[in-house]
Amino acid sequence: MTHALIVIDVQNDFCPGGALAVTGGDEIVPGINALMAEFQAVILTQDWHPEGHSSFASQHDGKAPFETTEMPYGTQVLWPDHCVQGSAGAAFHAGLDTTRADAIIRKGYNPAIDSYSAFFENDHETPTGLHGMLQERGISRLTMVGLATDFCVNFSAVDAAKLGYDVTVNQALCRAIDLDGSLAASLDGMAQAGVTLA
Ligand code: VGL
Ligand code: ZN
Repeated sequence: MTHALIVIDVQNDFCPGGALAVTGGDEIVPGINALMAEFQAVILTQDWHPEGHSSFASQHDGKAPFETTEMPYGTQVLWPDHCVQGSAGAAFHAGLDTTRADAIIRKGYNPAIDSYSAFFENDHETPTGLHGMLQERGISRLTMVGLATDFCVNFSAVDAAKLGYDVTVNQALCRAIDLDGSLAASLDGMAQAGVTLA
């Protein structure tokens, strides 16, 4: 059974000093690099927003980062501008061993819809194409690591479990944003979806 490592959003903007820094985001890089050798496939995801993306608080009058707004697809947290296509913040952390990656899935490029999950945009309908690629390659087991535990790792892991993959999240190699209890809620949600939390 082919087992893939999915490395979620290990990008400068999610590391200390970045626009949407996750505490300790950079600490997981050496451990992720070391883990890559144990997998038959390594896939990286990259948050990749056009300038003025609708998930940015700067695009919503009177809204501050980390407040929410209602979008046609549901409630959306509004973020500081981050991971703008081609910017230094959108680049992978310089220490991440990207040479080992078979594929890089970019997401969040649709101006009107955010995309936390590596599989579907936040409308839970528009696919990124990752599922088709994994199926064609006969990959049925996934281990996920990266940033942030409670957003992109969580949404990716739950979608993968719903799609029928055997999914493990390696918590030691993830770090969380943790907004209003979002970390605890995400751990509950992942466990309920059948994700193994290692
Ligand atoms: C993420 C918020 C906004 C993540 C991406 O990678 O978890 N979080 N965009
Ligand atoms: Zn984003």
